[in-house]
Amino acid sequence: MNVVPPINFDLYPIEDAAAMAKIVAKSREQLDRDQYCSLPGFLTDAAIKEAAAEIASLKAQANPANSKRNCYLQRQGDPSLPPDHPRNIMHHASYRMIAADLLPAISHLKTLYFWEPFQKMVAGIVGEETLYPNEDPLQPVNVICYAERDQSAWHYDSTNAFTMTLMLQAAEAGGDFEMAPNTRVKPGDEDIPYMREVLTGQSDQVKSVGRAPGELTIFRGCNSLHRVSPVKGPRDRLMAVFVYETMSGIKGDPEVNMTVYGRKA
Ligand SMILES: O=C(O)CCC(=O)C(=O)O
Ligand SMILES: [Fe+2]
Repeated sequence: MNVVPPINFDLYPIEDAAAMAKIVAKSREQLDRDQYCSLPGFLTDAAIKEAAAEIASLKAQANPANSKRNCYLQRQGDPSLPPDHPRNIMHHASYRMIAADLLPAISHLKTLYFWEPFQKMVAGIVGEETLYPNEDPLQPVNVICYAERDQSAWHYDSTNAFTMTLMLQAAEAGGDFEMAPNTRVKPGDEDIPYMREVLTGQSDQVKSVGRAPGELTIFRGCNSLHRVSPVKGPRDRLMAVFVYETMSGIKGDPEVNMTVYGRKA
């Protein structure tokens, strides 16, 4: 079945090769410069509202996360290091995760995820020849729900070279996606003073990335600290996360699934 996803084709006519090339070049330049790029209004307003309503009905089945952790996602610091070392700076994280297998097979999010022109667009932006769907039952398209006072802790993404999110519903206030570009070169090669400034709220390098519904964001979270600031107000922040792989046949780690989704596939 080849269902066309409800992309806002007026803004993003990616079925046209020349238009696609332009969109890819612009986003790729932004991603290389800022470590993130954003494509506002990527899905139609109607589709975003439908997707948000679908997620709201699945919320009871979401898995809650609630813990203090450092930016390496560890719950324990290192007592041999000073208290203001990044490894010992803990932040609270609380949110709920909806796994991919809870979403209907025919849903706007999955239609988008499996649509080849979209995969090609993303591959072009992140500089990969081909991207493949993740074949884990829980991971490929998941949704993070942040209720009032929920937030994520400052962190690095550990495995993927890039992360892609689509805002389904914004909080009334707060819930900003904040990013400090290039706080490390690679794991083990880190700018500790810069990281400490970010982690203690003293850096002027932190950028707040748009949070309008329908906005697609691609970012390199491996070497740039990022977080979601506390949500204010009663409206949930609903964020879809798409996971692509650079090889076919990739499944998730059952232990990771246990931690993130509260169950194995
Ligand atoms: O919810 C967001 O905007 C970002 C989520 C995030 O940090 C991630 O998926 O790695
Ligand atoms: Fe992240």
